[in-house]
Amino acid sequence: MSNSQTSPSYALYHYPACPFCAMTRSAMKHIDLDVTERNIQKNGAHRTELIRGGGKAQVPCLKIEENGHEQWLYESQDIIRYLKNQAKPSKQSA
Ligand SMILES: N[C@@H](CCC(=O)N[C@@H](CS)C(=O)NCC(=O)O)C(=O)O
Repeated sequence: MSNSQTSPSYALYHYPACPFCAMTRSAMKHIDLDVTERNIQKNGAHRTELIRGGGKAQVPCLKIEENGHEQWLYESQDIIRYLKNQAKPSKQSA
């Protein structure tokens, strides 16, 4: 049986002084997922990607790539909720 599905990859567009970004990065420390951090103030190319892909320069924004499809998710609370839902479930009793 073949399985062509790939795991999603995640990139967080952010900058250090943004409080909503700080909240998101802080929550990410407790979520077992690899998320690449892209500082849009340090790297103009990241800012351009964000505007082109997501449509606006607002941060934080999570880029989700899966099976050739990309999605741009804004709003810190939505990002945190999404990442928590994607993380491997912790061991819980039935
Ligand atoms: N409600 C948003 C607020 C995000 C926000 O206001 N981000 C600011 C930086 S702290 C920003 O990107 N402002 C520029 C813009 O909105 O274009 C969230 O919780 O993520």
